[in-house]
Amino acid sequence: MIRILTAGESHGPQLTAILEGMPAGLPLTVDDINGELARRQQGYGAGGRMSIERDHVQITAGVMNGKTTGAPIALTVFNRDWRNWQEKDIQPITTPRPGHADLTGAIKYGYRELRLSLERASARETTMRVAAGAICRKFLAEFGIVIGGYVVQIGSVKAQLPDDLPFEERFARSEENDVRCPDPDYAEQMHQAIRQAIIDKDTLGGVMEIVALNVPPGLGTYVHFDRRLDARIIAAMVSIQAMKGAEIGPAFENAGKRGSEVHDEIILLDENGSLGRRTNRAGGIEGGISTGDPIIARVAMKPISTVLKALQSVNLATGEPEPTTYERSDFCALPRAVPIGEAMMALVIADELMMKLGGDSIEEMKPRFASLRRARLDDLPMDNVEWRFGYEA
Ligand code: EPS
Repeated sequence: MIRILTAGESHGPQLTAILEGMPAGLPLTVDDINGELARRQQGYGAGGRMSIERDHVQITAGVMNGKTTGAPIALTVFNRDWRNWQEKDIQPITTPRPGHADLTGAIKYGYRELRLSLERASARETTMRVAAGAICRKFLAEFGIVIGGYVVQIGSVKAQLPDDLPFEERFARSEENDVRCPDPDYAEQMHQAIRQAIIDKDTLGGVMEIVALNVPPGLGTYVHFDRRLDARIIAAMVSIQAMKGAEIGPAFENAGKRGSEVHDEIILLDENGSLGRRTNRAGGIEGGISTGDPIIARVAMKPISTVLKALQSVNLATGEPEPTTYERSDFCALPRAVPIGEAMMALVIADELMMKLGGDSIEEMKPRFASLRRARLDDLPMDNVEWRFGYEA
């Protein structure tokens, strides 16, 4: 129901997005979007490109009098580097870099000049995901849903965060340093790890956590594989360039434990019969459906594929073995990836909320949302406590 299309090459004149399905009546200004674009540009380990670009959005459709109209929203960001490239002597790249889409793209589309694939495969495209995601965030905020994220690992430095550190505090603290880690001591170690990788002419990946708070229970479903909320969130996360794995909650850690240590016991939260869970080791989703607890996606990024050290490859123009040549790139893009993960989470949750509530305007949706509350025993009808399969005579 809510979806985006993006277009644009990394060094082309502009990037474009169309956001489809946003209801009418959402107040929206370019500042709502530019703040998120700026966050995506900040983080230690970025290459030279981020000091060239100043990403600012133009809204060219779907917003009138400062509010969404219900029509598709069109967004544009200009690439400042485009000008520089007009004057540059651009050499062909015909030696594919391991780990990039260079060789797979060349084989799939029939290119020997690898810029034809790498220009679109580049993570520059995420600018428009963040722009469209910023609108989804604003939409979710109307319903009290908050999305945030932070870095928990860079290279071999793993932050141990106290379990009781509230999520809002994690989000806020992660904006206070240049690696987006909520703990300043680990942040310093992560910064040093990136510094050393730059000195060593190498790159680093890591793990981020992307969290959605105040999501009502009942989004997603188990009835079809592609409607499971966990499946949708994981697909959205690994669709981000260089993200190679995602889990809901500590899934891989849980895999090594016993069931009794993993599952979240169900409790009555109050005298009204509100149902809840003692813990949230499931990461906010059971049976493909949101539980009402924070939804936690943990996402693994591989080290950036462009490394200053030459790697062995084959020149597609000459057919000869040849080491790769260096193209300017990031050294560690994970701190900058947090707002991208948040944008993807916002897009999925906004889409699910639209499916759940329906409606053409925010005004129409608000009363419907108010009826979604944490399930109480009284909300569940008693007439199906005894049942039979409907096809039994
Ligand atoms: C990228 C390479 C670098 C990154 C780029 C992604 O760009 P350039 O080739 O111009 O040096 O900085 O990311 C962005 C431009 C961005 O806006 O995030 C790549 O190869 O994917």
